Amino acid sequence: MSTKGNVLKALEENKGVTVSGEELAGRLNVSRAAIWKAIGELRKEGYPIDAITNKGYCLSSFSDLLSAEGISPHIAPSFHGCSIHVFKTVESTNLTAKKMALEGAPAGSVIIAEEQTKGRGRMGRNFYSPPSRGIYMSFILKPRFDASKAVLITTAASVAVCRAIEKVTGVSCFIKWVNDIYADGKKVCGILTEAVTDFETGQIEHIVLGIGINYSTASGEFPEELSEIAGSLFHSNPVSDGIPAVDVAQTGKGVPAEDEPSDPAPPSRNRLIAEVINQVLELNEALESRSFIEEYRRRSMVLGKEIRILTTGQAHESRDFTNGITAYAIDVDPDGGLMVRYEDGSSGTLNTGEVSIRPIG
Ligand code: BT5
Repeated sequence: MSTKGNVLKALEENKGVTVSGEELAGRLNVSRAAIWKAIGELRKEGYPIDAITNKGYCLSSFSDLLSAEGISPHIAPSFHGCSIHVFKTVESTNLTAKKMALEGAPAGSVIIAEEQTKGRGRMGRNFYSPPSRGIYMSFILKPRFDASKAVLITTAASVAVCRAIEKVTGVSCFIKWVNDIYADGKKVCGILTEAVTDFETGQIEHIVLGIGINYSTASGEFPEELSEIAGSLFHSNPVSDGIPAVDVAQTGKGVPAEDEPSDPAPPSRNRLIAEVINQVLELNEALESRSFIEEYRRRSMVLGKEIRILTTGQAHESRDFTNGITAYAIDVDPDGGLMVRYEDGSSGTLNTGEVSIRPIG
């Protein structure tokens, strides 16, 4: 890692705390001038770092730029080996992950971006992915069983993301089968699972699991067509909007001046991303045991309710959903399929990402 990367890592590990230049230089085995140069480069990239005379450097606890150095201190020890790649702008982290998987990136790699210019939803739909306001991340995973059980990966990921959001932000989350996460009645997260197939053998080589979370998009910032549907975990940017301009001259130390917010800094996106990684990788290891299905059922927004089943027009289960069909959601089966009872009394299981459902009432 470069000196700049090492300095950032040390400051992220001590966010909000002053670290002396001498200590940094000693720890990284470089000169104090090299530390000063790295600090200058990081500041140019937008990191709010205070230099406090005779004390050292302090990365504001309100800093919220995404970086592998900011994420890794929060990764659980059992997943320290996962490789984290952070980009400023990509078309879609799922697309980048697929390319990287084909070029040999190992399972367990995570691709993250500040912004997506062509964020993808299911069935060719878009996922709105503005810069700095959201979390856009994709995992490269090894397929553990045949493609017909792929829905189980999405099911496990939905539970993992709910756990991560609740643990880090305290916001309660619910799941709309199969891939949407809701908080306060609005969609705050979408999940897109895709297969990477070997061109020659036709075998599924990798699964790419993409997760998009609206972190701090204000309700008025969503495009008109999403204003009724989409919500975010924090309705105004809790972190970067409130970076306190620490007045070192007045206070003499790395604490906010008197007119600055005295509340503790809210969780950063780096912290939430790390927790999503921890929870997703943990549940991915427990896929076969299906231990999370019970929690999925508890968090379901549709079980016990009337739903409207819609597709893009393809027939499924020898039924034609082109104009939508009303059904009653009974249960989630051990493979993550949604068991339904139709109005004619017959029943069936939905287990394909080609189906969309909408709760009625
Ligand atoms: C999804 O599809 O919700 C899956 C979204 C997956 C996004 C992640 S971000 C990282 C990775 N890279 C990608 O390119 N994608 C993944 P679906 O269930 O088809 O929902 C799409 C629908 O949700 C759209 O048609 C809109 O109605 C709505 N929508 C679009 N953007 C949204 C947003 N930011 N928040 C909430 N709803 C949104």
